[in-house]
Amino acid sequence: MPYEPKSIEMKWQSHWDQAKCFEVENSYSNKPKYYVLEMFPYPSGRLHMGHLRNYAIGDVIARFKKAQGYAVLHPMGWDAFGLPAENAAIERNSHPETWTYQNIETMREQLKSIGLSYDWKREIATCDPDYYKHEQRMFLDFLKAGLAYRKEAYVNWDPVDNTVLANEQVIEGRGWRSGAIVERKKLNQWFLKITDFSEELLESLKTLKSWPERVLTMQERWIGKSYGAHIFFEIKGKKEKLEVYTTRPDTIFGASFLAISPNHPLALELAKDNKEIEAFIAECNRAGIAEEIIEKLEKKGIDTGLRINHPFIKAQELPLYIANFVLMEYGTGAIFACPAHDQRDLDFANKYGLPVKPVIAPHGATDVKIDKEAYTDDGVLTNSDFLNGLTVHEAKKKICEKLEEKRIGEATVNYRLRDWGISRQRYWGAPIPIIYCSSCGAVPVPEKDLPVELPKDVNFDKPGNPLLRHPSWKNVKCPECGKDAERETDTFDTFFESSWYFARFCSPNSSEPFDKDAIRYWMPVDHYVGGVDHAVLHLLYSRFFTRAMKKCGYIDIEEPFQKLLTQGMVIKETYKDSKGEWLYPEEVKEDGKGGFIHKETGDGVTVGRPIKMSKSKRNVIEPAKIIETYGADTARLFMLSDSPPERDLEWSDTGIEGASRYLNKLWQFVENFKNTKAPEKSEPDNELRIPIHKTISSSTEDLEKCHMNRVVARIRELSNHIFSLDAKKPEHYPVIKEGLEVILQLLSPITPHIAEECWSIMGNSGMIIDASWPKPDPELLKIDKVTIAIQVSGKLRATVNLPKDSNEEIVKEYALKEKTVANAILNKPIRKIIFVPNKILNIVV
Ligand code: ANZ
Ligand code: ZN
Repeated sequence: MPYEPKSIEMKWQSHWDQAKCFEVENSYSNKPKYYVLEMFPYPSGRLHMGHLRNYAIGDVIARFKKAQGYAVLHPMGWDAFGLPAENAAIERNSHPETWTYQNIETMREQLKSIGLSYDWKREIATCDPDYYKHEQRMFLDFLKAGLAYRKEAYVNWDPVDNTVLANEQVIEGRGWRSGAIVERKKLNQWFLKITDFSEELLESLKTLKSWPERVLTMQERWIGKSYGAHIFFEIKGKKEKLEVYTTRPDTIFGASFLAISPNHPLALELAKDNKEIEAFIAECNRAGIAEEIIEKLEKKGIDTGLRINHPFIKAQELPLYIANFVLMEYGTGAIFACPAHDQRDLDFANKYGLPVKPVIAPHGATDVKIDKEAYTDDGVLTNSDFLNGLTVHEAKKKICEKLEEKRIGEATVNYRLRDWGISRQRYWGAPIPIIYCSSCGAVPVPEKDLPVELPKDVNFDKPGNPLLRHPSWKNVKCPECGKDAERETDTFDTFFESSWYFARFCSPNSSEPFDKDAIRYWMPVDHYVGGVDHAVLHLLYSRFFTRAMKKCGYIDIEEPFQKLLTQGMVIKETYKDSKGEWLYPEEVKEDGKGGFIHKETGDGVTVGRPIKMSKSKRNVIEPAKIIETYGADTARLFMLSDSPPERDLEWSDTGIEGASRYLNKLWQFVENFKNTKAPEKSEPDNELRIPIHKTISSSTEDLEKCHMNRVVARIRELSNHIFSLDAKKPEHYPVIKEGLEVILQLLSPITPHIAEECWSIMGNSGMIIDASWPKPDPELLKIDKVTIAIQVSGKLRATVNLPKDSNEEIVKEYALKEKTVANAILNKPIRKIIFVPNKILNIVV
């Protein structure tokens, strides 16, 4: 019988299904729990290699833990709200809901064909009112707890699509869809107070011992704690002071000018009777607010004419500018600039001919010359009166003391983290449950009226949010006074849904957001697997959300994810034709000389280095096609073989073929073995059993550490050993049987279908999914052999293979039997023996 993955895979998927192998209860009295979760997908309708890798990794963990005796929760769902559904609806003149649910259908089938161990009973889609009604309620609780508020804020505005754009949707200053130049607009928006937790979110990173260092650093940077000072500067001829935030108060003697943001209240005041300033502000507002945009802008400013007194240098006046690189959203929206030690300030000073006065000299130097590059390193203060000779660190302390003494400033801590703006001017999202009344203001929708469901009768024939022009949905009575009122037409940012879905999986059908017992049993997620592109936003929002839910009594924990694995990307080389157009892999073939040519035209093809698979670069391989050709097990095996999960995996045709060849060989060997008659009297050769037990031991360790690629290598090594034995020999037969069964068990988390089939071919009753993880025989591990280096006076002369932990006497005995050793010693007396167990025996003569 040849290996036919398709039928085997369908057969076992349906067996697992019928036996409800992956359905779990919400409490087990006698089992430890393990919650494995992969980041749920957006239902784009198309499963890509990144998904396949993500879910294959998660599935190995889940199946391994199950075999180890844990009650494993391994759920799957859909992050189903979001812009692509709306865009698709506009393009096809259909409804986002139809598009989304059709995609879910397709993708569910694709996922099922991979044989993933999900408890499908717990499936959720975030666009289901039964899901989002709970988050509407949570939002209202957050509001009561002071964790949500509304304020006017600047947003990136696309004037063509009439919509707010997220920073990522602004590309080179233009809307990513319309291509229109992005404007800055002030809008009323809802915010969540993530900044209430800045310190806690930062501090607790220390407790996340099983998170990748890289992610911890990214979160730390994002929260961006900095120590600095607030300084109040006197404005000549004005009563009010200008409050500045700085991280470098030590450079105050090098101050050359001050600058405020174009959106600073003082700038707006000045604009009232100054046309030039008004025009400059308008120009600044034409660019968006994304930090990336601001950073790339040419530094520009306008002198306000106002003058500032230097707080420590008598009679020194500094000009006050309005500058495009000062953000209103950071610090106080006002800075003092020290061009010698800040690049942006220097660019600005050079442009407007402002003084550059160095005040920090490198350690050991007395002076520093500044031309086009600011000196931003550590050093010693100069030109700075009472700060001279101090290090930067000391000077910071001293100047803050002085500021406090003079009551013109104070040392402060600042965070880069901003509150989370959650309003989106979109249809396909969860409605924000608020009603606006001209007398009562923003009124929460009463709990009994939840969910606020999206109306279905909408059309997308005009740009902008259709909720805004919906005739009946929008108009309601005020829940408080009964007068005519209007609903909030903004919907939640879709990160809102993904910030708590992991907790909902514990009790997906509960009428409350959570069943407390289920939460207590399953949370936190023990192992979370997903892309590093979520290292900041999703993971930080979820950590915040969990704390907010705790504050409102929904949950008792603070950190949602115990252990995190961020998998690398699937990458592939790219192809371009002579005109520079991208080509699909199907369009090219090898030219036999190590290069590639176009299949049809025969033209030369330029091969680019491997990069993330993406449709636009055409370097994609569809998982569905691979599964169709080779079967899911081969696809899974390849996804796990070549690289550790955290690293990028380079797609290679030879790699997938190699995986397929191995499974075929295994299949053939099992088939042959089944047809071999067992020898009558058979006694296993224990020496031959050692590699089996060594492999169990090392593979188990590697799986605990998620080194799946090593596990695959070990299994293949053991397979070579077993395949080399002869089933007709009585001392081999039982070793082969044992070895094959171990191979199948070790393979079962990775290639579960073929493992089940072979397991049953070998005559085992019951499924391999229900078998417990193999344990190595300690006796066999003991007679495990090691290679010991034998030195004579420090020089390597021989190596000997001896049972592990052999003592000095035994090793010496074997060492002296070696000719090379005996020759090196000759007749010289042995002066000393240095012995490192299992490693070295050094005979000093
Ligand atoms: C004076 C100074 C001198 C500064 C110097 C830096 C170097 P981080 O480290 O990112 O927190 N700044 C403050 N508020 C700003 C705003 N709203 N928009 C743009 N820039 C702003 O950056 C803090 C530094 O960025 C602050 O320290 C301030 O410039 C500037 F040699 O003050 B500094
Ligand atoms: Zn009212």
